Amino acid sequence: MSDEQDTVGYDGPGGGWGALRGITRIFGKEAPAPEALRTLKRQNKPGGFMCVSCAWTKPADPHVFEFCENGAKATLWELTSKRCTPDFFAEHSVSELKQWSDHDLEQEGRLTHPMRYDPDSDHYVECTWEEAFEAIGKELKALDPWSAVFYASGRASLETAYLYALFARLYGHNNLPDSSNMCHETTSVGLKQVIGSPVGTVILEDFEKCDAIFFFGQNTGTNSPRFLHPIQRAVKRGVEIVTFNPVREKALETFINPQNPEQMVAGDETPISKLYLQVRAGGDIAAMLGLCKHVLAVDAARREAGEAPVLDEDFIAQHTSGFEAFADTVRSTEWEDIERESGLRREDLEKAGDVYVRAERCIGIYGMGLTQHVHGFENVAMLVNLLLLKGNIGREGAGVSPVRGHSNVQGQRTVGIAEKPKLVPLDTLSEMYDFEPPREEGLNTVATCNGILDGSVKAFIGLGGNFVRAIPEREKMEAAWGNMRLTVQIATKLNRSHLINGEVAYLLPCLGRTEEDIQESGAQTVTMEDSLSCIHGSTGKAKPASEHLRSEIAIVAGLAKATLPPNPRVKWDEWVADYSLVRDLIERTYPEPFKDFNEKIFEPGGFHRGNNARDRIWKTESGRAEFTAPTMLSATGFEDGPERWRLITLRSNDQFNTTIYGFSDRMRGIEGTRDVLLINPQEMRRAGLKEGQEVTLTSDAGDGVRREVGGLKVTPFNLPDGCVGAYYPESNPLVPLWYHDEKSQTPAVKAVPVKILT
Ligand SMILES: Nc1nc2c(c(=O)[nH]1)N[C@H]1C(S)=C(S)[C@@H](COP(=O)(O)OP(=O)(O)OC[C@H]3O[C@@H](n4cnc5c(=O)[nH]c(N)nc54)[C@H](O)[C@@H]3O)O[C@H]1N2
Ligand SMILES: Nc1nc2c(c(=O)[nH]1)N[C@H]1C(S)=C(S)[C@@H](COP(=O)(O)OP(=O)(O)OC[C@H]3O[C@@H](n4cnc5c(=O)[nH]c(N)nc54)[C@H](O)[C@@H]3O)O[C@H]1N2
Ligand SMILES: [Mo]
Repeated sequence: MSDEQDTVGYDGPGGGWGALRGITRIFGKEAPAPEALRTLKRQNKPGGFMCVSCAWTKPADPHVFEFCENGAKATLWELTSKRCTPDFFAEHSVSELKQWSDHDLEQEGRLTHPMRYDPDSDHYVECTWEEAFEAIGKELKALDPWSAVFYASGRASLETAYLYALFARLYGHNNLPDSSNMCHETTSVGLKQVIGSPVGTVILEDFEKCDAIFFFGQNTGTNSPRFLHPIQRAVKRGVEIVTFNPVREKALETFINPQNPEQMVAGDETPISKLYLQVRAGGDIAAMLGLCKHVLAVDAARREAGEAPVLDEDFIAQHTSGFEAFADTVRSTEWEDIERESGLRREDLEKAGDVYVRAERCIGIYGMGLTQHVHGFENVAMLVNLLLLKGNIGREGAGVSPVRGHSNVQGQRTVGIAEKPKLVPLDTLSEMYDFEPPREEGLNTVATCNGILDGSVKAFIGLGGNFVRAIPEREKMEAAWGNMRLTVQIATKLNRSHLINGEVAYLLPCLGRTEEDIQESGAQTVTMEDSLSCIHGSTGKAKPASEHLRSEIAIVAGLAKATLPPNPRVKWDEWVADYSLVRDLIERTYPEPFKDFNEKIFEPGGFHRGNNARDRIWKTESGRAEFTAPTMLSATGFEDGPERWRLITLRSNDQFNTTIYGFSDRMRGIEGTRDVLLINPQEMRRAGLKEGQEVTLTSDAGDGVRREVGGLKVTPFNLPDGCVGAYYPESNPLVPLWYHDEKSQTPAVKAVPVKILT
């Protein structure tokens, strides 16, 4: 372990004054329109709009300001008064803009006009919407539908997502990758297999009833800060929290609620984690196996002493399969191996195991620290194993809770954005719209990248996001990107993906969620589903950034109309005129979760769409919740080697994915730059490195491909031995495209094999 003295680190708590300073800084720099504060007050309130940042749930009884530092930043980022106009594009060629940083590109503000790429001048030039739709429709009509990909980042509403997926299927493909392919696909595949539900089972009230919370690789303070409120309340109630994370994330150690004036004045910190275990990146299977081993040992000892068992025997007997095989594996795994692979000591794992044994009701939380590994599936399955031992799924105050990323990423899947046809009621769609939907499996994110590399993908439509920046293997991908015939990006702000063009390329600017969306029938509301499966209406009120913007729904409909032959059942114009009609279609397609959809959209706290596993109905192959005996202890896809490091790609507190707000990773004490290599001081010395020295990281994936990121400043930081850290997306060129979770193909960006070159 590192010695903490040499370690940089912000010593204040998560939240607190720092959070407010973070917001004010953005205010200063982003020059928001005067109505920004008014807009912030409506954030995450019933009848207001739903935050464009993370997917954390929106409570029924919101705070006066129900937003966090990063939610406010995201809102202000969208409400900026800066504009990226046709004049800007006339001034700067695309080749020139490619040299700009992600931060500088988005700093230009909101896109205002539809733009067409002009290859002769290498500039984007203004065009009309009609021109754009017609040209794109003509291109799509000329292509084999299976050579086109419709990507979605997780921000678009349920209504947009439903129509976008319908457009893809009417056109003739299931190539619907989305950002969850890089994120919680491991969850969608893993939880589905082991408990029969692709999403978490916990609802907000469970946090008021649990006795313990186990956190695995989810950085609450930065990525879902409003979740700190229920956690803080839980801690005050005596709930014991145990955290597994290679990085000591400040807000999981202590937290000051920036919405509580007394705490702010007194500097009163709530200690969050009772135990904070700095597991090695990729070491969670071993760590959780250690917890289970201890639980089984205590259970055996208690039985021998004639005391009540620890395991929930009735639950295991009635509701699960595979317990014996799992227990055998756990018993036969040596502590020595568990300690080596997890990087943790047996005593500490036993202490954590005791918390689990003591707790009558336990919740397991996780994020990218479990999902983004080669054996991410086994990570997720191991957490479920742990919970099943004591019947901690399917009852109040207990359950498994993956914390999702984009604000509607879970919902997009719910309404049909899926490359896997078996997840979509194709027969219903066929009947509703009188067509034969494509039945073959489509392309996910990794398959899309391969298709672009081998030339089989010829058109890419991006509904939001920054695909080229977010994916692995950036150099190779950027080089191949331009070989496509057509690229279309629907976006609010300029980013790098807009500058890597196909032969024919369009940039279509859309309304943001905070903005007023007026259609023929009047002001429109859209809906989204949060991380806890609650669905909320969201009504934008701010004045649109430009009179030329169109809503995402109108853009999708415009593209579809220009591409598809007329179909009397498919009424794009009517649907654009009144989004409640699209909600009716969603209800007809998915009658159970969306019953009385239009009546329920403003229910305080949203309406829960139901979850079978929560009711102990297991839609798995065996009809039971499944124990999974792990076949490996490390979640990485490689052997340890002498000069080989596990690179963790990190998000800072000053970014939303590829959107870089600024250069202050406040809670980790890293300021002014993102070009850093984090390493613990002992390991730094052992590797012969000096603080501040510039180094290059190279891929050590053993496939002979040269991948490099240079100019990184060695920065001492409290990390476990053998691990180094660098920021995403800057470090993405180091990730091989084939390096992903085996089952779900989620890129394994939390333990990338690298070497350090000096
Ligand atoms: N402000 C802000 N909010 C966001 C985002 C953002 O970029 N900025 N992104 C959104 C999106 S799309 C997503 S998916 C979520 C992501 O939110 P998170 O799931 O929190 O994802 P990360 O920040 O990538 O990593 C989570 C944590 O995993 C830890 N970790 C790394 N490797 C391991 C490991 O092997 N084991 C364990 N136990 N822990 C590990 C890291 O130290 C980090 O603390 O947040 C969403 N919210
Ligand atoms: N190395 C590494 N790589 C990763 C990750 C990691 O942890 N490490 N995380 C992965 C994860 S979890 C994810 S989700 C992906 C993120 O991948 P994406 O979702 O593709 O990327 P974002 O950065 O969220 O997209 C930002 C862009 O979205 C556009 N945008 C913003 N708001 C709107 C809107 O309302 N409508 C529309 N149409 N466009 C809008 C803006 O133009 C902005 O530039 O990256 C993945 N890549
Ligand atoms: Mo994500």
